[in-house]
Amino acid sequence: MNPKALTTKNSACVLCECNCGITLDIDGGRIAKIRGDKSHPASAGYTCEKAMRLDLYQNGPHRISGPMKRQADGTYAEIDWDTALDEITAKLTGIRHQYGGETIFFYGGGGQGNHLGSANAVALRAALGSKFYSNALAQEKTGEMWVDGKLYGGHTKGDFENAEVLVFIGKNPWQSHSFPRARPLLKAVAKDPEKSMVVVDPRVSETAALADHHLQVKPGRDAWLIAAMVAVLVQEKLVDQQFIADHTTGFEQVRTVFTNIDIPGFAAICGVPEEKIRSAARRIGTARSVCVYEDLGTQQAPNSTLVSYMNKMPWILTGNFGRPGTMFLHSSFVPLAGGGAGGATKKTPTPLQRVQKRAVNKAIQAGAAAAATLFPAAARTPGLRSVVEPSARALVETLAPLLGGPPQVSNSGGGARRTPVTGARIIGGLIPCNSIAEEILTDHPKRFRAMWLDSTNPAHSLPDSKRFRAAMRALDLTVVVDVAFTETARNADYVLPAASQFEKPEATFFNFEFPHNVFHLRKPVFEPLPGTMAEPEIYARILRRMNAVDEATLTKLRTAAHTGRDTFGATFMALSVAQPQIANLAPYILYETFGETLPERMRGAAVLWGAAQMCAAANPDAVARAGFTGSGLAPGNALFDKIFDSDTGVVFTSDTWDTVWNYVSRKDRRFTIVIDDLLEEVNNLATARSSWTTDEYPLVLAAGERRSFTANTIIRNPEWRRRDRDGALRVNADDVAMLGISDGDRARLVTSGGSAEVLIEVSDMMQRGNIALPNGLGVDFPDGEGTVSAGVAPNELTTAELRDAFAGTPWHKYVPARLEAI
Ligand SMILES: Nc1nc2c(c(=O)[nH]1)N[C@H]1C(S)=C(S)[C@@H](COP(=O)(O)OP(=O)(O)OC[C@H]3O[C@@H](n4cnc5c(=O)[nH]c(N)nc54)[C@H](O)[C@@H]3O)O[C@H]1N2
Ligand SMILES: Nc1nc2c(c(=O)[nH]1)N[C@H]1C(S)=C(S)[C@@H](COP(=O)(O)OP(=O)(O)OC[C@H]3O[C@@H](n4cnc5c(=O)[nH]c(N)nc54)[C@H](O)[C@@H]3O)O[C@H]1N2
Ligand code: SF4
Ligand SMILES: [Mo]
Repeated sequence: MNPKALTTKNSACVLCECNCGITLDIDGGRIAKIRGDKSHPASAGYTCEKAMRLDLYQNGPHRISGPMKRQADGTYAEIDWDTALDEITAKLTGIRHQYGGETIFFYGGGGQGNHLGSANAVALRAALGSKFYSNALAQEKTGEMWVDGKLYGGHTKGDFENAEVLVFIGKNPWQSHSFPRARPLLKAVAKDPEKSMVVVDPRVSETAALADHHLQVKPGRDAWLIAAMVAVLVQEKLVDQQFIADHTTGFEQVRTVFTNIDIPGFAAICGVPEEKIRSAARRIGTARSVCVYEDLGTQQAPNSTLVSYMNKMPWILTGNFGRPGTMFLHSSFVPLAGGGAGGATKKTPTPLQRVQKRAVNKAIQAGAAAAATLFPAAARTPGLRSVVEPSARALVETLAPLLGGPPQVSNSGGGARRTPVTGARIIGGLIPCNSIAEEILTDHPKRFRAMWLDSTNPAHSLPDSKRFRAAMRALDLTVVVDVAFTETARNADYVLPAASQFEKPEATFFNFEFPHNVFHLRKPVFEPLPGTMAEPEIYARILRRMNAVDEATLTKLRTAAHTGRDTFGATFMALSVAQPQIANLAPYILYETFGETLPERMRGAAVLWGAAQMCAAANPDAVARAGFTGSGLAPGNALFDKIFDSDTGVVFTSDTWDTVWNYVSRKDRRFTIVIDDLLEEVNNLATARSSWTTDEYPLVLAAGERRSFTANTIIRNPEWRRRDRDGALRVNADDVAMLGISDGDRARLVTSGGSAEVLIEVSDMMQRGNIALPNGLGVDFPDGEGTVSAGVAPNELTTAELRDAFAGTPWHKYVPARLEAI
C-alpha cells in the first residue's frame, strides 16, 4: 500500500463510554489503521483492542442506505426520503391530534458515542407535545441516580489514578473500562504495595484476579455484604467523625441502623467469610484515600437501589470526598438526564434551577447592550433590565431542554412523576425500561400509541425481547433511526438510515472527569454513505413539514446569526419573549439559523452553541479557569469556538479540590445521608428474601457479561470476535459434571422466559451456581442472501418481572436458569 494515499484524521472510539481519542489512517472509504490519539487530554493515546477494527462498524453489508417501509406481509420496501418523511409527519401529527402528543413515546437517542441526535430530538418531542421518554440508563443507572439525587444532587466519580484503595462493586473495569486508561492503571495498582484493590464479584473476573481483597459474594446477595461492611466501619468506629460532623446531616439515624446489624449473620447469608469482610472494611476505613465504583453486577441484580445507597456509605462515612484520590462531583457539558435526580425540595433548588438563575444573570449582562441597539423601543422603556430580564429568562428556558428535558420534567426528577398506565416511578425524566411494554400492551386510554427510536436497539437490549417486539407491533406507528437494520428495525413501520458517527459531527455527553473535564466534538471523517442522513437533518425536515417555527421568525434569526453571535443571542432572547412557545424548539432553531453560519458538513453541531452557553452559565468559574473568559456570551462563544476548531478533546472546566463542594446541590453544601425508605429496607434485611432460584431453575444466570470483544450491539459482524466467536456460556465444573456436560459441548439453557442452545466453557472464573453469557451477541448480520448470527441474544431468556422495587431496573445478572444436556 502506498502510504501517501492515506489521509490521517482524528476521531474517537464509539464502543464504550470512555470514547478514547483515536487517529485513523483513511484509505479511500475504509479505515486502514487506528491508533490512540496522544493529544487527547483524557485518553492520552490509550485504546483497548476493541477500537482496532472499527472499520467493521463503518463499512459492511449491515449499513442501510435508504428509508424503508414495512409492508403488510412484514417485508420492507425501500422508499424515497420525501415520501418517508411526508408519511411519518402525517402519522405523527394525526396521532397527536387524535390521542394527544403525550402518547408519542421517545426512546434512545445516543449509544456509546453519539448524543447530538438526541439533543436535536428534544425539539421534535417538544413540537409534538410528547412527554414521556427513556433510554438504556433506565435499565442500569436510575436507581443510583435516585440515590445520588437524595444524597447530594449530582453524579459522583472517583479519582482512581491517585487513590490508595480502589473498590469495585459488581464492576469489571479490566473489560468494561468506564474510566480513562483503565488497564494500565489496574496493573499499576496491583503491583504497588502501598495500594489495594477491593473487588466485590461472585466471579473471579479479570479485575478480581488482580485484587488484594476479592469478596466473592453469592450472586444477588450484595445487600447483606455491603450492609455488613458498613456495619464494620460503624461498629469498629472506623468512620471519620470530623468529616461527618462538618459535611453531613443525619448520621445518628444511619449509625443506629448499622449498629444493629448482625455481621456474622449477614456474612453467612452473602457467603463471604466474616474475617474477609472485616479486613476489607478495615483497609477502607484506615486508608488515606478511597474510590468506589459500582456497576451492572449490582445495578442489574436484587435490591439494586438499596445497594447503590449502601455503596455510598463506605466513602462518605470515611470522609473520602473532595481530596486527591477520593470521590468527587463534577461539571457536565450537557447533563445526561433531566436535571436533579431527586431530593429537590422547595428549599433546595434543582441543579437546573440553579443553572437557570446564574444563566439569567449572565444573559442579562449580554443582552442589555445588544438589546438596546437592536430594539430601540426597549431602550426607551424605563429600566432596560426590566425588558432584558424576562427575555434573558426566556433564553435560558429556551436552552433548558438541552439540559435533558423540558423544565417540568427536571423539577420532578426525584421520582414524583409516574408513568401514565402502570404508575411506575420516573427517575431523571426516564421511564423504567421494564415498564415500556406494559405502557403499550393494554387497553388503558392513556397507553402509548407511537414510539420513536433513535440510536438504540431495545428489541435486543430490553428484558423479554418477545414482549417488546409485540409492543412495537401493537403501536400505530414506530420509527427507527439507525445505521444498521437491527433487531429493532425489523419490527418498525419505518426505518430511517442515519449517517454513521464517522460521517457527521458527533459528540458524547459522558463527560465525567475532574478536576479537568473534557468534551470532544468529532469532525466528519468520511462523506455520508449515499442515501443516509445525519439525525439533526432528519429532525429538521420533519419540523419544517410541521411548520414548527414560522418562516418570518427564522428569517429574523438567520439575519441576526449572520450579523454576529451577540446579535444572534439578543435576538434569540427577544423573540422568545415575544413567542414563548418556541422555547423548547431551541435545538431546531439553532440548526436552522445559527447552523447556516457553519460549514455545511458541520451544521449538526449548531446545537452545541446553546449547550456551550448553558455550560458557561452553569459553571462560570470552572469554565473561566479552563480559559474561557469575558462578559456576557463571550465565555460560551469562546468555548464553542475552541470545541469547534479543535481536532481532539478540549478541557472545558478546570476545578480545584476545594471547588468540588460547589457541585453539591444543597444550600448548606452538606450530604443528606438519610433516605428513610432505604434505611427501613436495611432494617428489614435480616429477614428479607435472598434467593429466587428453585428446583426447576437452580442456577443464577448473569445474562450479559462484558468480555474482550463485546460492545453492546454496535459491531454486528461476527468476524469481529476472532476468539470465542459464539460467546460461550461460562460455568463452574461442578455445575455441569453431574449433568454429563463438558467443556466445548453444546447444551440447552432454559429460563422461565425462553431457552437457547449454548456452547459450554468450563471456567474457574465461575463459582458454583453462577453461570454467565456475554452481552451484545445473537445479532443478525447480512451474509450474501441470508443472515448469520453468532451466539445467544440474552434477552430472549430474560423476563421483565424480576426488577428493582424502587427504580424498576431489570435483574439481568440474576436470571434463575437450568442447563440440560443435548
Ligand atoms: N468490553 C465491553 N465494555 C463495555 C461494554 C461492552 O459491551 N463491552 N458496555 C459498556 C456499558 S453500556 C456498560 S453499562 C459497562 C458495564 O460494565 P460492567 O458493569 O463492569 O460489566 P458486566 O460485565 O456486565 O458486569 C460486571 C461484573 O458484575 C459481576 N456480577 C454478576 N452478578 C453479580 C452480583 O450478583 N453481584 C456482584 N457484586 N457482581 C456481579 C460480573 O461477574 C461482572 O464481572 O460496560 C461498558 N463497557
Ligand atoms: N440481558 C442484558 N441486557 C442488557 C444488558 C446486559 O448486561 N444484559 N446491558 C444493558 C446496558 S448497560 C445497556 S447500556 C443497553 C444498551 O442498549 P441499547 O442502547 O439499546 O443498545 P446499543 O447496542 O448500544 O444500541 C446502539 C444502536 O445505535 C446504533 N448506532 C450506531 N451509530 C449510530 C448513529 O450514528 N446513528 C444512529 N441513529 N444509530 C447509531 C447501533 O447500530 C445500535 O443499533 O443494553 C442493556 N441490555
Ligand atoms: S472500547 Fe472503550 S476503552 Fe476501548 S478504545 Fe474504545 S472507548 Fe477506549
Ligand atoms: Mo450500559
